[in-house]
Amino acid sequence: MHVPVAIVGAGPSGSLLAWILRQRGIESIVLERQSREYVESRIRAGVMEQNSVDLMIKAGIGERLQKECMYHRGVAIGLYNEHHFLDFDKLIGIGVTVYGQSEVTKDLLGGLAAEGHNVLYEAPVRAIEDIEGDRATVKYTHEGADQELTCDFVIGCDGFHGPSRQAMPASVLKTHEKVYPFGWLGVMVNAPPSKDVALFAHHDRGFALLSMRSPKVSRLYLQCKPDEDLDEWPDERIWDELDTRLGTPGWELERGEIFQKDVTPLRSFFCYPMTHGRLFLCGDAAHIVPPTGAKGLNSAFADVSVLSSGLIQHYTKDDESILRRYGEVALERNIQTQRFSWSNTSKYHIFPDSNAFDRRMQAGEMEYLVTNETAQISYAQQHTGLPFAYWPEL
Ligand code: FAS
Ligand code: PHB
Repeated sequence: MHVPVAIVGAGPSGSLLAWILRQRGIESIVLERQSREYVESRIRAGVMEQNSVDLMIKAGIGERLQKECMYHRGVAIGLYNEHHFLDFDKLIGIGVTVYGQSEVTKDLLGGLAAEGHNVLYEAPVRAIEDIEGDRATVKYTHEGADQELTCDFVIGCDGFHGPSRQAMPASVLKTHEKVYPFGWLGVMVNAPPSKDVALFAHHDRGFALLSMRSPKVSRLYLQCKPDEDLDEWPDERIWDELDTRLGTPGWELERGEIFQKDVTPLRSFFCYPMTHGRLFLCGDAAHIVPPTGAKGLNSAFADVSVLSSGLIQHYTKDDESILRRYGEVALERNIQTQRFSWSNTSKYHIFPDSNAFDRRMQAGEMEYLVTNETAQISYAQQHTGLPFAYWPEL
């Protein structure tokens, strides 16, 4: 079988790319290792930049998002157990949107299914070959049989642990990585969020974040050891620690049933070139950020915006100019996303090896942010998202 575009992975980047290409009649196949239910059930990102929202709306798959999302004017910063509201809308005229990643993937995979798009689930890709030829080969397993296909382009949307980055020649690929000495213990709670915006708290005992998924479901995080044992964190201990780190006089954190607990280690990672021959890396396959800047999902969408623009231009106008710029343009934006996520992580978290000077400078960074409007404008511009370089013609 030969298809124009083979997409590895049906997460947010792979499913959005397939959806956009389909709107312009460009045939693709999506090969996903897991079941559709598994992909849709993963609890991950929660905050979308306006660019990401606009891309889904422009692609004609944003109807439920527009009905059910929550718009946040800005964020709250917790410092010395005081809450400081950064009103992004007032500072720069734009806020952020809360709409869980699981809802995004339900909309996209539901849309693809409704249109009968070729998405193969439980179809793990085993190998990606011939990427320097005039057509690439993708080998996968489906319904117990080894299969293969050829394609004009193979797009690696297979996340950090997928095979596509491994298909890049080792002599070509360069990587940069930083593994942080802490992780996030996350809980999903059946309780209304106790603030109307996300609250990011810098506290001597560690970072904490209050976020949400809906008016009835809260999402909260605590900085923890990267290999934290959840058995050592009964609900009561989680709530007491959240109260300590997030609390402020006169405010109460509403408790409720914790129905999911998870620990996520934090790393910064990116690789380049993001493309070689017929292979293009997209989203987490090319870069990972610590979630302190809410950029993982949004960076994946930024890549998709460039890549879909380039593929549409190639197939409809026989013009590869955007495709040829993909690696450069996507990397340039990702470096700035990496920097913001690293900077936030460095500011908010307590590092085990930091000394008194380090800790005082961190607190000084936070004091500057909550008191200086210029710092807040810069923070707002980065948190709400840098511009997309290209938008697909739809
Ligand atoms: P994904 O990893 O989402 O999707 C890759 C897909 O490829 C998966 O469905 C996988 O099954 C499939 N795949 C892998 N190998 C394959 C193979 N061999 N063959 C076929 N398919 C294969 N971002 C935020 O902005 N905020 C957050 O709070 C946040 N929290 C996170 C928590 C966790 C635990 C993790 C892991 C990530 C979190 N992220 C967060 C980042 C996350 O949202 C990613 O940025 C986002 O999922 C990126 O989407 P994709 O690039 O599509 O990769
Ligand atoms: C979330 O809602 O899961 C969330 C929000 C903001 C972040 C990270 C995670 O920076």
